[in-house]
Amino acid sequence: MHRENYINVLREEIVETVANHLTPSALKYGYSEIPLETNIKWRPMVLLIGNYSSGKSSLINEFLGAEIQDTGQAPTDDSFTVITYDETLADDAKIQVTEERDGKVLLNDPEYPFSTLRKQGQRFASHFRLKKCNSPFLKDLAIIDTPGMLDSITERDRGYDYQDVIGDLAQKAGLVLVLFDAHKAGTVREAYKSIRETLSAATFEDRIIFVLNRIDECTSFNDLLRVYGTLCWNLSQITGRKDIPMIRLTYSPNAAPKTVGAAGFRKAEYLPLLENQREDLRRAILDTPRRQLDHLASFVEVQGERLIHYMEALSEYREKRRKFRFQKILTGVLVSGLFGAVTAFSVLMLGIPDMILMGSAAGVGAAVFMIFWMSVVQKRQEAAFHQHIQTNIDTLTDVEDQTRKDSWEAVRELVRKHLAKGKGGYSLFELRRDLAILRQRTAQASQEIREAMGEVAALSDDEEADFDIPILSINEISKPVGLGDAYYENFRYTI
Ligand SMILES: Nc1nc2c(ncn2[C@@H]2O[C@H](COP(=O)(O)OP(=O)(O)OP(=O)(O)O)[C@@H](O)[C@H]2O)c(=O)[nH]1
Ligand SMILES: [Mg+2]
Repeated sequence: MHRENYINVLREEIVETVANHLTPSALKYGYSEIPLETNIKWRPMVLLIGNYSSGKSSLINEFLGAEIQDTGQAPTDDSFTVITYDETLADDAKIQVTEERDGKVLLNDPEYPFSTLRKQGQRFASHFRLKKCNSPFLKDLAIIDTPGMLDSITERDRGYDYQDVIGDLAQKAGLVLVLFDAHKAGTVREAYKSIRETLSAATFEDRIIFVLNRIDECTSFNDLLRVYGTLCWNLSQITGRKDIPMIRLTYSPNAAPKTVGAAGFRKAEYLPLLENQREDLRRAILDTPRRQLDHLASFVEVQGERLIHYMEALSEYREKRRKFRFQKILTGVLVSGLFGAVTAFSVLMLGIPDMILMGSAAGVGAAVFMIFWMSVVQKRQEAAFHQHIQTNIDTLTDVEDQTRKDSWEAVRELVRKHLAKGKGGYSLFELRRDLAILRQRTAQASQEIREAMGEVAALSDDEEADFDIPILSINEISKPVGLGDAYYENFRYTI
C-alpha cells in the first residue's frame, strides 16, 4: 500500500478511535454535546479566506484546472462553497462540476461535518453549498471558498455571524490560506478581525499560510517590494508578533491577462522568479492530509487529557460530596440520639418512670428529629456545599505542572457548568470505572498513533507500506467496556 493510502487509512482509524473510545464518555459526562469526531471525521479541508476580489476563486480554479468557481472584479460570490472530489467519472474526463447540493442538505447530512453551522440560520443555509468536481487535485482533500471580506458590511447585512462561521470552518480545516491582493495590502476591517481574533482562537499558527496574490499587477519590482513591505507591516501589527509571518507571493496566470487586457498584458520580468512560490503553495495544500495526521494525533492526546481531567474533577466532586453527606448524616444520627434522650428524660421529669414509655418516647423523638434533619437541615447543607464547590471550583483538582494547568484551564468552565446543571444521572462507581478505562485506552491509543506516525515519517512517496489492518490495534476493541449496548441505545445525540 502506498504512502497516501496508508495516511488515509490511518486518518480513518484515528477518527474511529475517537468515536469509540473518547466520545462515549465525553457525551455521557457532559464534556461535549456533540460527538468529538464531528469536526475531524470528514476529509482534510483547506479553507480560503481573504479580501473580496483578492483572487480566491481564481486561484482555486488554477489549482483545480478548470473554471469551477465564478470570478469577477466586483464582490462576486457571497457564498461559502465546499468543493470536494467526485470519483465517478473516468480519469480522462474533462474537469467539471459533477454535482451541486444546497446548504440545507450539507448542514443536515451526518456524512458531512457541518451540523455545527445549523445555528447560523436560514440566511447562512442559502449561502452555503457543495460542489463535486473530478479534479485530481481534490483526491485527498476538500477546498472551501468563502465570500470576500469587506469594509462596509455588518453582521446584519450578511444575516449571519460571518466571523463565527469562519471560526467554525477554520477549526475544522487542516490548512487556512489567508489571501491579500496587491491592491489592498492594507487589510480591510473584516480581515483584521478574522486574523486578530477569529483565527487565533480557532486554529494554530502553523496551520495558517498568508498569501499575497495578484502580484502580476504590480507595475515594477519596486512596486512589488513596496506592496510586500506594506503587507508585512500590517500583518505584524495585526498578529502582534515581532517576527514577520511567511508570506507566499503568487498570481493566477489564467486570470491575469483577462484583467490587464490581453493586448496590454506584459509579463513582468520578476514573475518567472516567483513561479516556484505557487508550486510551494500547491505542495503545501496537497500536504494537508499528512499535516492533518499530526493534528489528529495531537487531537487524541489533548482531548484525551482534557476529558480525563474533566472526569477526575467530577469524580473528586462526587467523592467530596459523599464524605460530606456521610459526616452530616452521622451528625444527624448523633443529634437525633441526643434529642431522643432528651425526650425520654422529659417523660421521666413528668413523673412517669415507665421504661417502655421512656424508650418509645426516645425512639419517636429521635425518629422525628432525624426526619426533620434529613428533609430540612441535610438538604440545606448539601445545597450550600454544592454552591461552595462551584465558587471554589479549583479545589477539585491539583495542577502540578503546565500541562495540567492548560488542561484545567480548558475544562474548568465545563466542570462548573456541568455541576450547576445538577445531578448528572451516573454513580461514582460508574464514573471511576469509565475513568480508569479511558486512562488506559487513551494511553494505548496515543502510543499506537505515535508508532504509526513514525511509520508515515519513514515512508517515502512511492514506497510500499507494509502493515496490517487495522493499523491501530485499539480499534479491534470496538466497544468500550463498561459503556454497554443499553448506553448506545438510550443515548440521544444533542446536536
Ligand atoms: N491580474 C490578475 N487578476 C486576477 C488574479 N486573480 C484574480 N484576478 C482577477 O480579479 C478578479 C477577482 O477574482 P476572484 O477570483 O473572483 O476573486 P475572489 O477573491 O474570489 O472575489 P470574491 O469572491 O468576490 O471575494 C477577477 O476579475 C479575476 O479575473 C491574478 O492573479 N492576477
Ligand atoms: Mg470568489
